[in-house]
Amino acid sequence: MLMNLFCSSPLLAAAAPRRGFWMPEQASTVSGEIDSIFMLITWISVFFFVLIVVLMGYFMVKYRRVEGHKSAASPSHNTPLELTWTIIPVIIVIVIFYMGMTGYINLRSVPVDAYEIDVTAQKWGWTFQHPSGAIETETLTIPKGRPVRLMMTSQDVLHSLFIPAFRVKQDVVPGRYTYLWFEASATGRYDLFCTEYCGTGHATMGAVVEVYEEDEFEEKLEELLRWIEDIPEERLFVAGKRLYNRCVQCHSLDGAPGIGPSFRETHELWGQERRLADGRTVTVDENYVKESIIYPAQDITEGYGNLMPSFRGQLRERELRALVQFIRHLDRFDDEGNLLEEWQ
Ligand code: HEC
Ligand SMILES: [Cu+2]
Repeated sequence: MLMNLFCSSPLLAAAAPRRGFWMPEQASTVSGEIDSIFMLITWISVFFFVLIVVLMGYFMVKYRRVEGHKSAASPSHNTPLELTWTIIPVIIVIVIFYMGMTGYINLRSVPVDAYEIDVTAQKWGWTFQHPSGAIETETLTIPKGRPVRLMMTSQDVLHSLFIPAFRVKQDVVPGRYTYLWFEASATGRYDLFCTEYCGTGHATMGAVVEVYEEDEFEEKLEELLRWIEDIPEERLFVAGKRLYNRCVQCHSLDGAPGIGPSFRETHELWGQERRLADGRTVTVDENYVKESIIYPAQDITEGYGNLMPSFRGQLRERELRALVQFIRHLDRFDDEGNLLEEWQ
């Protein structure tokens, strides 16, 4: 577009998306247009800032008070002048309004054939669920050249999903669904951030958007769906380690209590009694661990708050089993979660 001249050279823009001088790379169908409006408003502001400040300085000097000089009565009205400073700003504001309004309507009207992904935000991570049931957390895999709609909700507090390269951002609110749509225009890897301050882990609440060509995307999706089925039963504890990424912010492996008890402690208590906040005791076993993941509010561990989000519907049976195996066989990992050599 017209104003792209100001942010990137049109000759270079034809190649792979590149980070501009002022802006992140443009990787969605709306990035260019949004940058154009932004740059247009910026340059209009720069123009008037310079004009007003320069004239102000000039008038200050020219019309300063001079000893013995008697000033003429100031004119009360000048029709041509007033028409000029009314009509020009009105035209500018109408142009900006028109560009902003059409852009906004476009951002809010999802194409009917959009690919739908369910997004759940929780302290402090994202869960992306594809229509096929495939779930991912560290990455968001999407096709290039197809509109994608994110249906988003939060399990706890306010979050906000922001993909700078796509120029889209939307709040994610507990108890309600918000949505966002975009169409990636270039393959590659792009940052996804949470941009609503949501507590201790906010700064690390991110993911990587991976954009693939259509056929490669279908392959990736199948891989995502199959990943745990491909792992043999006796190696499920290794798959559990991968899923542990979703628990790491609250459960350590080195014995140090965090927001939740360390899994090292849970592991060491395996087969023994665990005291709960309401005075009951339970045996730490497969059943207790599974229930703790799906109905965390039911058995609150003594000394901790009811702060764990439920993973009901987000983990399949085999994934739950993998997590149980991981905690049960934690002695096969060191304190940093690295698999000990004899188990590799
Ligand atoms: C936002 C923080 C948070 C996240 C994320 C989280 N938990 Fe928890 N978890 C807690 C808290 C707090 C408790 C203690 C209160 C309770 O029992 O609900 C707990 C308790 C547990 C317990 C009982 C442990 C014991 O020793 O009694 C298990 C098992 C557990 N979580 C598993 C998981 C798994 C598996 C994940 C990841 C899939 C996970 N948690 C993610 C906060 C979290
Ligand atoms: Cu957040």
